[in-house]
Amino acid sequence: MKITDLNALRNAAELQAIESRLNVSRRDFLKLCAALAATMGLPAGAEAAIVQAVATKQRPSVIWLHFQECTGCTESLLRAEHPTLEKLILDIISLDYHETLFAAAGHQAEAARKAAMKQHKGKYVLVVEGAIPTKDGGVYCKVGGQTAVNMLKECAKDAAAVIAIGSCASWGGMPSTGPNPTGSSSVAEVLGKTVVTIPGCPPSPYNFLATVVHFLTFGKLPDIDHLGRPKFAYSRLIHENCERRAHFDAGRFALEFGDAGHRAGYCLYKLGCKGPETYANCPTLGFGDVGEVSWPVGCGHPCIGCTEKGVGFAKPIHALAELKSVAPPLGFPRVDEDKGKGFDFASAAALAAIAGAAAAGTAKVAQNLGKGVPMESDHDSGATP
Ligand code: FSX
Ligand code: SF4
Ligand code: F3S
Repeated sequence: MKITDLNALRNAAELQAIESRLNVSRRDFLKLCAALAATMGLPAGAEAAIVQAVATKQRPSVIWLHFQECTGCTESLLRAEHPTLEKLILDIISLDYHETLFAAAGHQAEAARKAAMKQHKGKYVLVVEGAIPTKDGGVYCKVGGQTAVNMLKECAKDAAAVIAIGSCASWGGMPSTGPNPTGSSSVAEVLGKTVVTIPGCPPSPYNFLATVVHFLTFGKLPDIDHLGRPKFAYSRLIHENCERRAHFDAGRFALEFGDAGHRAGYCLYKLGCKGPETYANCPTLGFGDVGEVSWPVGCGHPCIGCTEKGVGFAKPIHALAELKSVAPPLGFPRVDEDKGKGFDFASAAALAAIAGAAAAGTAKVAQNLGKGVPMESDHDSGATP
């Protein structure tokens, strides 16, 4: 089957098979493939290639290692719905070794890993969850009597691709928090080469799924940045796409958890939100399929920068974030229209662009940061503007 047009394949036998394989309707499956193509920023029509790949291609063998971590990465994959992500993942890959999902244990599990590595030599995808302790000869994490360092090197040697899932595997994550007593390191540091990283604690399961689907469809991993992060997911600051951004620009901040500003959904910058220095697509993708607000800031908690090395588990949660960019987002309407009052953010940005200087925009943001917009309810809450 050569699929070039989605309309032409609505009744294809492969799609009928997908319905029973995944227990989802064709419509939902096509919608999911279109959403994955959009998530990856692929051109129109790419969803047809994805549909074809998922429906017809041989499932890639995956060996999944666990080191220093909490298993939250796997948990986040297993807890997604519509259609059950777990089912989809387990259908499009052949999970030949996974310590926490495996029924086998001990020597049987080790034998399965070795057999998969031999049978799929040079073709399997190695997924690593967790950091790797390197101090004192790597004795702080052993599996089957082997140190994590050795097991990682052994499994990576003949892998077609290596994916570090979660912040622990991507850059050390929580186990590497100072003083890092076990010398927790990333997969890239131990292997001495760039690997694809999907940071987040836990990461978005959809970013992982999109990465795997890209590999399945195009035979290669998606474009990555200098830290190994897929560009489709980690090229924009959270602050650029946050639904509370208009409040930031207008200088409306929650000052305490539960105050009037917090209850009104104001910006969480002053509660320590690290969105201004964290690159991830959490606001646009969300987590857990429970609606648009299903991400930390959407639920009222400041972003702790869990995807970002040097921010998550490194900076105090209440510390103010470094402002990497003051460019106003284009995706949301402004809520603060001070018509006829001279200087506003849009004119400041335009001025900055024309003059080649961002100082005007910066000044406006700095001005807003220093003020709170008084609200009637503030008088009751005791919040200080
Ligand atoms: Fe846990 Fe994964 Fe955090 Fe680490 O996610 S959710 S500690 S990133 O490796 O299991
Ligand atoms: Fe959103 Fe945080 Fe930026 Fe405020 S500081 S707009 S809550 S990302
Ligand atoms: Fe993590 Fe911040 Fe996203 S805490 S999940 S990077 S909103």
